[in-house]
Amino acid sequence: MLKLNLHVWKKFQRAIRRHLLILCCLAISLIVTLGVLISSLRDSGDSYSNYDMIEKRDGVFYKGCIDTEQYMQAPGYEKMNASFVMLTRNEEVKEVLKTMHSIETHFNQWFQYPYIFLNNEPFTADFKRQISSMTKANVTFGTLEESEWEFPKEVREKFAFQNAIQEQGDRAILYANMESYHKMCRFYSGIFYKHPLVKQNEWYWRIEPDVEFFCDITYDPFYEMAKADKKYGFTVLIPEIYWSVPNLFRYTRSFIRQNNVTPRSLWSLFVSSFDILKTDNEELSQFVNHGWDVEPKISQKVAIDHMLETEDFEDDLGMEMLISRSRSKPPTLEDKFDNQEYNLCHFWSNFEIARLDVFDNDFYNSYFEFLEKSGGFWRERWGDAPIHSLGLGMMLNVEDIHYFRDIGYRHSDVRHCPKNWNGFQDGSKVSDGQLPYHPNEQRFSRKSFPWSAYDQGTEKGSGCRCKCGYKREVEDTASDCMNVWADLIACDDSYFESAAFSPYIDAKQLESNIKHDYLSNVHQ
Ligand SMILES: Nc1nc2c(ncn2[C@@H]2O[C@H](COP(=O)(O)OP(=O)(O)O)[C@@H](O)[C@H]2O)c(=O)[nH]1
Ligand SMILES: *[C@@H]1O[C@H](CO)[C@@H](O)[C@H](O)[C@H]1NC(C)=O
Ligand SMILES: *[C@@H]1O[C@H](CO)[C@@H](O)[C@H](O)[C@H]1NC(C)=O
Ligand SMILES: [Mg+2]
Repeated sequence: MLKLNLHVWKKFQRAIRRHLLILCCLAISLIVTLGVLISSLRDSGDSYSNYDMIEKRDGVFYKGCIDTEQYMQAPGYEKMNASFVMLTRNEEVKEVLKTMHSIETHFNQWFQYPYIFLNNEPFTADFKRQISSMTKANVTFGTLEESEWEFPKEVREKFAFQNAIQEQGDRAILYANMESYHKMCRFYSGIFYKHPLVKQNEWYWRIEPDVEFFCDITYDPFYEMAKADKKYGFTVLIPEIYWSVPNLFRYTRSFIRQNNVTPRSLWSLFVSSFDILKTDNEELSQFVNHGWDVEPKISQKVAIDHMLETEDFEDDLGMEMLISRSRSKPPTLEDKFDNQEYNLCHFWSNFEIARLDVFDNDFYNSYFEFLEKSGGFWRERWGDAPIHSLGLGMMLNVEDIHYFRDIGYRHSDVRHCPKNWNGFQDGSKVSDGQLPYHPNEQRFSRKSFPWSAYDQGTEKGSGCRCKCGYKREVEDTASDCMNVWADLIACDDSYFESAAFSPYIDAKQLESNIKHDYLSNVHQ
């Protein structure tokens, strides 16, 4: 038995040796195939992250890297009245240090913008020591007053208050069972920009514990925003979880009605209108909500009208239409208020670079007060992100917003990471694209090639020294929201006078065209 086995084994070994080359080739091609598969997962087809956007109303300030030293010495450049702002807790110190290390090495080692840390409890001496040692920039620590953090006393004492929060927890709405999370959302929605430390600035950059930046930011985003007359900047645009904000839009619409607000053009990033048909026919406007409802509904009307006019009750089509109309009832769209619906898209507000006065103004403050009275910060789990977005949508135009497409950013497992720019435009080299990294301090030095190699550059890229890794890109996973943004920065001005705000299909005109076709068919 053993002998036989040995014999077989020897034979097997010989065979392997003989086919070693083939086996090697097989193994290599397997590895290559896997590599291609993985990278094609990342670059899958028509995804946004592979394309330029038509930058008519907004575009990246610089593609690739620029020489920061030169930039800061150029005439006209001035450091802005700005700081980082972070609300956080003592026990998050590790995560805060991670964030700071990332922002320092990718940006702030060159620009030295100060930090403001806020907490509902006093920061410990240890927290302050660790944080201050992370940066050469100024750091201040603030403790929130009770009125800045807690819900008003009369709210807290309601039975309904605790009950509402518990009930949202039972329904497993993300974080909604935590009173502190509701307070945090309320604080960021309408209070942070009034804090005395924050108010000392004209601009702020919001950061959070445990976020990560993937690319170097070699220019000053505050300065560039000011120069381009931008008011609010974002990196991630995604849809909100419906059950955290079921009544937010309803209240927002009543605010609009009560105050006679005319939303500006940014409104159309967040809201779709069902009021698409120009008509005084009540029945038609009730039944038509979408573009695809228009033709069938008007064709039905034409067929019925024709039958009634000709009194031809043998007209099968007319009769069929009459019966189906009498059986139908207007469609209910639960989330349609004043003929509009919130599409749930919002700028993800754990990253924001903005002017403080986009929120610190009478209009936005009265919006916040209105929402506060409705109780939605505890009856529901309204996040500051959709509230900021709807507020901005009422106040600003699309061109007031900047998409920091070149800033690679991760929070939780959502990430945006741009491709590096290789310096090519329309097939020819116009710039270096990438430049070598020059740390300001020893502690920011990076390991050398190949362990720290930056991503390969492409012509469509915009990043500077990005290292992205192979994870899903949020431009592609939240492409419904990205579609709207890409359309809005590219479209003609006339779009804002039509689709987004007022009925744009002329029912009379369309009816006469359909009737013309119908009659020529009938009389054939
Ligand atoms: N001081 C303090 N900060 C909080 C509290 N809850 C949340 N935060 C901070 O608020 C920000 C958002 O909270 P986080 O838990 O990260 O929410 P997420 O980003 O939506 O998952 C983070 O900077 C937290 O450190 C709290 O109870 N006290
Ligand atoms: C830090 O703060 C002090 C006191 O407010 C100020 O005089 C100084 O210029 C600040 N330093 C930087 C680098 O901003
Ligand atoms: C920065 O801006 C704030 C708010 O506009 C203002 O009160 C403050 O005086 C400014 N500080 C400087 C140094 O310009
Ligand atoms: Mg967070």
